[in-house]
Amino acid sequence: QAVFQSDIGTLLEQVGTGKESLSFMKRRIRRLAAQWASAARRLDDKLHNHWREQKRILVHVGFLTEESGDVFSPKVLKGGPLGEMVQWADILTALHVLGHNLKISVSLKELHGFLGVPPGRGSCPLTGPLPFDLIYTDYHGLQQMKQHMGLSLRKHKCHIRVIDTFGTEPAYNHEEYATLHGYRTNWGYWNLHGQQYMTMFPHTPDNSFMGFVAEELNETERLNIQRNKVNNMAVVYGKEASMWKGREKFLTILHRYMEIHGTVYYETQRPPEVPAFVKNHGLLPQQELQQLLRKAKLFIGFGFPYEGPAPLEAIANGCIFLQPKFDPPRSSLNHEFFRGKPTSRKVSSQHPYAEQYIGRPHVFTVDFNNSEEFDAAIREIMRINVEPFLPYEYTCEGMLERVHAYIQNQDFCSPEAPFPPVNSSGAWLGSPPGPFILLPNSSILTWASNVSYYTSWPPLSALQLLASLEGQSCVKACQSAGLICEPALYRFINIKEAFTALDFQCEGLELEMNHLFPAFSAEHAECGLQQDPLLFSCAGSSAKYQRLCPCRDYRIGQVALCRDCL
Ligand code: U2F
Repeated sequence: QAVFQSDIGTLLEQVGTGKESLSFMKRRIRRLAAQWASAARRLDDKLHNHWREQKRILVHVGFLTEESGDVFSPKVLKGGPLGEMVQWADILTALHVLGHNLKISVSLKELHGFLGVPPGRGSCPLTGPLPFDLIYTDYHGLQQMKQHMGLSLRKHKCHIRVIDTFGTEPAYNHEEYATLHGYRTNWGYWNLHGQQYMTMFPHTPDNSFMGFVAEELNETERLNIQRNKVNNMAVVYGKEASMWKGREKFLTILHRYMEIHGTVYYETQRPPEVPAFVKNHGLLPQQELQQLLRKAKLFIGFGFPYEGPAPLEAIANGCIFLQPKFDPPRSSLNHEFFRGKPTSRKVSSQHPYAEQYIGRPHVFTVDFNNSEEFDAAIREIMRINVEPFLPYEYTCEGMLERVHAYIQNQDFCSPEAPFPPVNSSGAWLGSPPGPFILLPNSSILTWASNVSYYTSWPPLSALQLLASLEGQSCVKACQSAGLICEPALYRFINIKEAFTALDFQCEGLELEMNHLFPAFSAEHAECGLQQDPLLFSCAGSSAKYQRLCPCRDYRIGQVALCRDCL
């Protein structure tokens, strides 16, 4: 049984020393320890102390290993990316606080030791059973495990979870499909289950949303923030000088109204990209940045970095986040930064999560090329008052709840009961046989969800079948019905009865590897079923098809979980 633990002493010892990245993570773990502990108490109460299996978990942080080049650690104090370290620190803390049996590796030597592969055996496969129930790693770590576990990786891969900042879509993950249809990238085509990839924001329901946390405020802090806010104080998002390049025009407009602060790393002199009227504090420790944000009214992004943690921290500290809209949206198809990433997700602004899940009054997303719109936004921001806001899914309790639910319920190892429950000659398997009816827009597959034959998670009772419009993805189709697409439920709608339920008349029925299937093509009245479950994908659209979509409900503030998912 896993028991919540609030003492972080052993965790800190395990994280190790010798790298700036590890020190950054340890400082963060220490600073947030009390917040995690009280969240753990609340979640424990909420779960009514119900039994949780203790898992043996290996965390192998590939990008911090010397063998992967570790380009991040030397830049920790120099304005380099910290988002990944924020996330790994929080993942480690969540797993530790949930009471699992944790081992942490940041080198190949440690990885070998934990996996029981003798040193110097090169790519000798791990022969015995895997000594872990779960392995959290990243793309670098996956590659290292492939090299050093050889063939046995295939055998054990259902235990792996890949922390993947921007996400991986099924079409890119499927080796054969990616190769045949132009979806191959350097990151690989690992044939994992889409939900084994875990992202930093709920970018796509095809992956699991892992996330991280931001600091929470108590009542006194909230009051103090309201009292001490400086209405004309802005902080610029961008700790590296290059992020300020070419932004003089906006800075000048902003400066007409506000005093501008920055936290840009510099060695000896003010970087030339940062105008003299900006008060630059230099790169601040996280805690001091929080203090600055507590005073500021506005946190302003100029387009880079994409999808980082800082805007959530700013909003949590009562700032309004002003950011540029990207029109056309950026993606791996049209933009250098995303090129080669295994997703074609369209990024509609610097921070689509802030735009779509939070929005006004906390987030203003405007066209920065339109000076009037930009100017008007600043004036409006100065007129309004906002309260600090943090979505539940980014609180410690929210992250613990979600990670707990994944650990206890996601299972990519056990074989699934066949669906529909008939054999190849149409005879019913299992008992009791009975009619099964598919109802569009309402819940369910009546038969299947009334018997406990299917132990799916999310539960089958959450399923709502919808058809997308032509040219619309299932991500969008479910969204416009106030629901979310749930790839784990695709297998229940990949049947010809689903077309009938939606009033599609199939002249022909084909079974094909196509990441848009199941789908209906009006032109030929053709119904297409998905041949390979690995290609079930919420993302993807084509003007030719109306897709069949398995949607589900979700908890307000915790989009990863359906109402009955806990
Ligand atoms: C994102 O990486 P970044 O590290 O650039 O993301 P940010 O949002 O800038 O912030 C990361 C953390 O840096 C901290 C701040 C955030 O938690 O508290 N920080 C700080 O400690 N001191 C300062 O003066 C300023 C900020 C994203 F997370 C990555 O996944 C992407 O690779 C990257 C590129 O898009 O952007």
